Amino acid sequence: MRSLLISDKAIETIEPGARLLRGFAGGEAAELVEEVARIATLAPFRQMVTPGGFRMSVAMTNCGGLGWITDRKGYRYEPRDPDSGAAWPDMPTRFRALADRAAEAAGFAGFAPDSCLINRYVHGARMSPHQDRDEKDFAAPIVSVSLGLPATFLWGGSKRGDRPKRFRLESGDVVVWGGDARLNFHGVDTLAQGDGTCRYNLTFRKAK
Ligand code: MD6
Ligand code: FE
Repeated sequence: MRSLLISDKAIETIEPGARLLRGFAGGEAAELVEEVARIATLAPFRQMVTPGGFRMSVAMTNCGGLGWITDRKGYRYEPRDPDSGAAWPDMPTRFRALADRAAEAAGFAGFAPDSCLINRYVHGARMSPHQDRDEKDFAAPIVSVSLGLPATFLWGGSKRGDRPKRFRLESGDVVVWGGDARLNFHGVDTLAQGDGTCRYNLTFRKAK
């Protein structure tokens, strides 16, 4: 793995188009978690159902102009929270600024996310390998921020069957990917018990 130093932080290249910025958000993790709590008072976390009828172990909410949802009808982005009928909470300025800085540091200047999916993992929750392909435009990268308990990230290839590499993601770590890696399979291994109650993941996307 190659490493270079930008403003005191190591940027690791997982593969072309995919970068891991360890500790990039570490200095503001507490403030980010406070914003998550505030968003959750407006749009509570909920465990959604997949089109196949399975309830996800990860609880989700969103902020920004569009939110990612799943139900029996499919995966999609919606401008409103289906549980309340209200628009998703605004994307906090701090979120947007962090996503822009991280994208730029990883080589994707000009990222303009219109959606932030917020995942909450408690002990035992996991996300099976998937591709992120519900966005209109795969030219934009995805910026993913880990907060709270550590997790093992599974980084696969372009085919579902490719054996994934495993990365430990700690609070404050940011993963950015796009370009040739934009449609790689990825997931999160079952969250272990730890020193805290949960892991949050903020995933910024350009959905429209
Ligand atoms: C997670 N992340 O880290 C799940 N998708 O909780 C994702 O599914 C993901 O981290 C696309 C890009 C970055 C991600
Ligand atoms: Fe994903």
